[in-house]
Amino acid sequence: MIELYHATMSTCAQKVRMVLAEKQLDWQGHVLDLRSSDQHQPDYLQLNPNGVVPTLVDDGQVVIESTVICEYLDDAYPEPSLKPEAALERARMRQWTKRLDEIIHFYTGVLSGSIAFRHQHLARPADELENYINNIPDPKRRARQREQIEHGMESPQFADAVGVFESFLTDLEKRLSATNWMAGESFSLAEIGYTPYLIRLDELQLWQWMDKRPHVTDLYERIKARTSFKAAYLDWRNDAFCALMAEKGPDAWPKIQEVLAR
Ligand SMILES: N[C@@H](CCC(=O)N[C@@H](CS)C(=O)NCC(=O)O)C(=O)O
Repeated sequence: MIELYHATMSTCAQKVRMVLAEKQLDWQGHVLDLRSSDQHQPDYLQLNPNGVVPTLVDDGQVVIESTVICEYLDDAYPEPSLKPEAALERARMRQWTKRLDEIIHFYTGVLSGSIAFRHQHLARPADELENYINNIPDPKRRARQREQIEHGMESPQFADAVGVFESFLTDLEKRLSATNWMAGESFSLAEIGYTPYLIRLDELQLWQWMDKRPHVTDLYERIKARTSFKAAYLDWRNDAFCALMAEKGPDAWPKIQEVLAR
C-alpha cells in the first residue's frame, strides 16, 4: 500500500500527487496541518527528521524528499514512464529538478511567505508565533522564516527571490522556444516538478511576469489541461490560502518591478 503524508497546498506534495495521478496509482493520504506544526510532532519526525512534507511510505518503506519520491515512484511503477528515453534528455530533466531543489523551492517560499503567508503568522498571538518559529528544526530555516515574517517584501531575501525567478523564467522561455518540453520532446518529471511553482506565481497574481514569455504560458496551459492537474492541485486547494494570495499578490507586482529595474 502507498501512503502519503502531505499538506493540501504544499508545492512539494503537489508534485508527488501529480506523479501518483499520472500513473493512476491508489494511495492513502495523511493530511498534516503545517500551521499547527503537525510536521514537528515527534511521531512524524521519526518518519521525516527534516520536519517537512511530503513523506511517502510504500509497503512500510519510508522515502523522503519530493524529487527523490517522484523518481522512486517512476522506478517502482514504471508505466507510463515519466523520464525521457534518451540519456541526454534525462540529464536535462535532472538539471531542472536539481535547480528546483537547490534554489527555486526555497525562493518560492520566500515569495509566498513575504507577500502573503506572513500575514497569517502575524495574526497569531505573539507566544504562539514564537513557539512555531522555535520549533523549526533547522536553525538556518528558522532564521530565514523569522526574517520573512518580520520584514516581508523589505527583507533582502525578497529581492534575491525576484532575481532568481527572473533568470529562471528567462532560461525556461529560451528552452521552450527550442524544444517542446523542458527536457526535450516528452512530458517528464521536469514539468511535474515545476508545476506547483508555476501555480504559485498564478495564485500570487504574478502572471504579468510572463507577458513577454509566451512559451512559458503555453507550457502552463498544456499542464493545466492534463487530468493529473486536478488530482495534484484543484482537488486540494485551500480557499482561504488562495484568497489571501489573491488579496496580497497585486501589491507585490510594483515592488517586483522596482527590484527588476535596479
Ligand atoms: N526538500 C524537501 C522540501 C520539503 C518542504 O520544504 N516542504 C514544505 C512544504 S512545500 C514544508 O513541509 N514546510 C513546513 C515547514 O517548513 O515547517 C522536499 O522536496 O521534500
